[in-house]
Amino acid sequence: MTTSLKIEGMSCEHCVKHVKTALEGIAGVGSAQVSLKENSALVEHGPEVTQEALTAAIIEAGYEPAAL
Ligand SMILES: [Cu+2]
Repeated sequence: MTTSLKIEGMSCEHCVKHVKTALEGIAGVGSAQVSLKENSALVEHGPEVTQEALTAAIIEAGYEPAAL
């Protein structure tokens, strides 16, 4: 499955890496592509991963998920 998310608060490639690491640290997530330019992430994951888990990881990393 893939889920796309909007993320507020990223300002540089370091933020991108931070968010990517946070998302890929969730059990069941295969990979996360994070775009600074688009302020978004495209996450590939198994069916056990909820959108809530993804947004929680973004918040925990210090950024703000926004509704698409
Ligand atoms: Cu940054």
